[in-house]
Amino acid sequence: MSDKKAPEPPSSEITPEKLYLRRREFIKNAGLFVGTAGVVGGGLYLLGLKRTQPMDSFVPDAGVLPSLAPAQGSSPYDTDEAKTPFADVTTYNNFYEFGLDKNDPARNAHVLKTRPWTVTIDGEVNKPQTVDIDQLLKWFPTEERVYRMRCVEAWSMVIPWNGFPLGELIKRVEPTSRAKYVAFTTLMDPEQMPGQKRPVLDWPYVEGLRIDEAVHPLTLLAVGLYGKTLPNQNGAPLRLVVPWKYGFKGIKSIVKITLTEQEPPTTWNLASPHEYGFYANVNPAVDHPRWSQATERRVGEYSRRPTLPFNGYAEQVASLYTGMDLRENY
Ligand SMILES: Nc1nc2c(c(=O)[nH]1)N[C@H]1C(S)=C(S)[C@@H](COP(=O)(O)O)O[C@H]1N2
Ligand SMILES: [Mo]
Repeated sequence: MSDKKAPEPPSSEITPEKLYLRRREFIKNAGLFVGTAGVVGGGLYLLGLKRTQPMDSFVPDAGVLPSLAPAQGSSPYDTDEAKTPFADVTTYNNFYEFGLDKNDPARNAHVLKTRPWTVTIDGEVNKPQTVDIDQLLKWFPTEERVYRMRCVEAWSMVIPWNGFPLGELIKRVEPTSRAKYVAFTTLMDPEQMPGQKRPVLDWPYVEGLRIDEAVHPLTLLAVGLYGKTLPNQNGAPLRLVVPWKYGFKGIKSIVKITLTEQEPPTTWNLASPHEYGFYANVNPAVDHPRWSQATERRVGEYSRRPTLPFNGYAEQVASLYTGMDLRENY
């Protein structure tokens, strides 16, 4: 998948542990993948099922997934580009808690129990609390947002999400004047998320936004897609969607949201700081060390298309970064 040959960091900088922390392409290039394939993603039982059953059989049955209340009106932010088919959105995933292959999450994430589920909101807020996911859904009506999604691996999709603006939740808990950032945490439960039994990443997965990014109206907490409850492989029951940033900012299966004064640590930045920054704004002018970000492949299409600054949302968000060097703050 990489367009460029990997420029190797000096060997003095690379420890064996660090080799684990690279994206799958790198793990494979380094010849380590064969050794880890059987264990990452939970064990041999996966391998038994894996290669015999056709992927079609892992597409969630849209007739069985609970429907969400119809979205209210259409969003001014919707793209009218062709939506990526439901089958692709739900079988081509990154969710390393369930394995490294794109279709591992669809095969394996059904074991995650998404009810009961609570989300704790704490830190620099006047009203810290732990809320049941169904209570959250009563507080905030869901909207449909048809957004582009661009992974740092240079593929993209168009996904009709159902969710509510993160800003609504932040308002409700009343941030203090010290709240400058928002930190997010995925569930930590190696029994349900077998990928967490291996040191592929520093578990649990964590992410963060600056508070002005978090309350921007484009920033969504998604609870569904295509009008249906979010399939587990897409981050049920609650995941972040920040359409102008690379997909890895869209943390899945969130259990905690903490408002902080300091910039919080983020998983891919911890794993490989010179490759993945805190900001991770989609930027065709700043290449990833191992592949160009100038173009992308829309899943389901053959030819590549140019990547747009801020993933095509510059008009809405470029002003958040006025005066910032986006090459430094990648
Ligand atoms: N907890 C968790 N969240 C995650 C990931 C992950 O491995 N674990 N992968 C990220 C990456 S790299 C991408 S591109 C998107 C993929 O979202 P999708 O599978 O719904 O398309 O989820 C992001 N959120
Ligand atoms: Mo990604």
